[in-house]
Amino acid sequence: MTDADAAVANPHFLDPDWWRHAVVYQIYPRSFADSDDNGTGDIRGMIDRLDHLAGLGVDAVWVSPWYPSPLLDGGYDVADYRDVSPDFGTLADADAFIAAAHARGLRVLLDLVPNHSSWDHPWFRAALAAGPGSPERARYVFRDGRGEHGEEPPNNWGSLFGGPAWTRVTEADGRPGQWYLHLFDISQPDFDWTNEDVCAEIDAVMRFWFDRGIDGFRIDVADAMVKDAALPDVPVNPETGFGSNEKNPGMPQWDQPGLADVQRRWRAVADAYAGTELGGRVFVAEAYIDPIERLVAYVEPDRLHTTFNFDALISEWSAASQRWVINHTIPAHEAVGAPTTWVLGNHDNTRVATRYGKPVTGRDFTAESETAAEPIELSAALLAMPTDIGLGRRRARAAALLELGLPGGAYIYQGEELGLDEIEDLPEAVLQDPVWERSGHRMRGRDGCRVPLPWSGEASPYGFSATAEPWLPMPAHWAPLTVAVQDADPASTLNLYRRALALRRTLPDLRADAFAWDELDGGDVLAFRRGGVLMVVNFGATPVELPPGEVLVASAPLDDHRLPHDAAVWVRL
Ligand code: TEU
Repeated sequence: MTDADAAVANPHFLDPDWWRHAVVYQIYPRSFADSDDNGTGDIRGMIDRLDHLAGLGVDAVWVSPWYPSPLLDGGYDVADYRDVSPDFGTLADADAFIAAAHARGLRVLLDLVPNHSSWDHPWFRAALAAGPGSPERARYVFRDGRGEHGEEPPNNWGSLFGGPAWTRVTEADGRPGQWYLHLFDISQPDFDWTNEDVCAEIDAVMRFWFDRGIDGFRIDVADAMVKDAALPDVPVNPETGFGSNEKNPGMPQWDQPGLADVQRRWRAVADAYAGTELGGRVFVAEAYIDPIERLVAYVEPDRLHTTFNFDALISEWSAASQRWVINHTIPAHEAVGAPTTWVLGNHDNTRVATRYGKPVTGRDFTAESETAAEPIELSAALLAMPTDIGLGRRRARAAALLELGLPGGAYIYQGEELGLDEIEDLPEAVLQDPVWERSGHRMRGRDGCRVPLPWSGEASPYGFSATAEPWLPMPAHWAPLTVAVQDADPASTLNLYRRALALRRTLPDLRADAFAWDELDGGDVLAFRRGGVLMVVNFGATPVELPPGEVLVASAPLDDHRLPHDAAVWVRL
């Protein structure tokens, strides 16, 4: 990369505060583009398709894990933090991807999974071999069981994917032995974050990738890692019979005070790069913590830089609930000096076009005393409801203008720019998410939002692979949604995203932090100003008369300067 190339592609590339306004595109490598025609996406495929992202106008990409992994949780089970899975390519390919992204003015965030490794990680194998009381075991959370012969788990915690959060190992002498903790899949043993080996290793892993030129990390389950040292029992979830995974204050699995020290340590590692060409490196925290006032502690000045705002994702499609989320999000972030972020989807949640086509579209944040539904549970509940996909897509387009019209950063999950829907009827035989087995087939899991992207052509594999059967089947009804089809249609969702992103990049008002509710705001109409630009979203049935001004972009055709239902518009006053 030369600075000149990157600056031509994106004038804000070398702005040290790029992350405060960045639109970040999430690549799920398995499902983005397959260059070697084996049905699985790879890094060469990502490089081949980078021009799609540069043309879209995003500022950065976040790459879901590409490390060696048995893929028992889609790569969030890491066997080696310093390499790339042969399924996806080589370290040389990773370097080439980083350089190619930078040359197009795109920053690169990588996914880091510090709460747990894969059971294939050499440290976990060493821990099993070394036996109780060893320094190797001390890197994970091994405990003796309860009961006379240690036959009961050390506590009642449940895995987020179903079943108990503990698994008993067989010791070298063949006898049943200690138990290890795994908040997620049985193949994902939790590290012990009070162990200095663990802390030092993750610091070193970060430097390994920073030195290769990545611009930051998305921190997986950033609210886990540190556990209450007493590992106390928690209230039982009657649905599962295991300990609850609710995240109320005081729960011993989540959001423990010790996290602050871990985050400060990481911040120092990232800040040490401030004098380099790419500048200091940055973090985005993945933490489903409620309410937002509690979450923003993670982005205090000496901790992480940004955090996903999942309230926006979880909220129902209504003016009142969305207004509530905005009214809580902005001041909470201002109080700590961090930028807000806006999120409509990711690889764990039902795709937005499908969600917004359901009779229930999410949580009503104006209703008192509800705790946020776990994404996996929410997806399972939504699945039972019918979808009006036409309405869902229309709302998803409006939601895109809302998300991109708000101050701060925003995230686009691959395929959102195409208006893709959740594939809810994948055959059971192809389901891969561990949630399906671990929940005893109670929950189908998250495969429906992970189906590969349709690039071109009339039928599967739609240019994702040349000829191979994709790792998850691609539906016949995606033929009109390919990148090639939408590229040629000025009214497509793809071109709506391109237009909004181009405006965001060029209009100074949209890069400033200014935000004020407009007098038009109220009832079913959300209306706010970003400097001289008015943003209006109509959640109601009655068309909204717009004030005079130039229409910059609209999610649906206007009727004589009136904004129809489930639509959004940006107007220069
Ligand atoms: O997800 C974390 C995760 O915890 C949510 O999906 C979870 O259901 C929520 O926190 C409940 O409150 C991350 C990854 O995004 C996901 O794909 C992995 O499976 C998971 O971590 C384990 O690494």
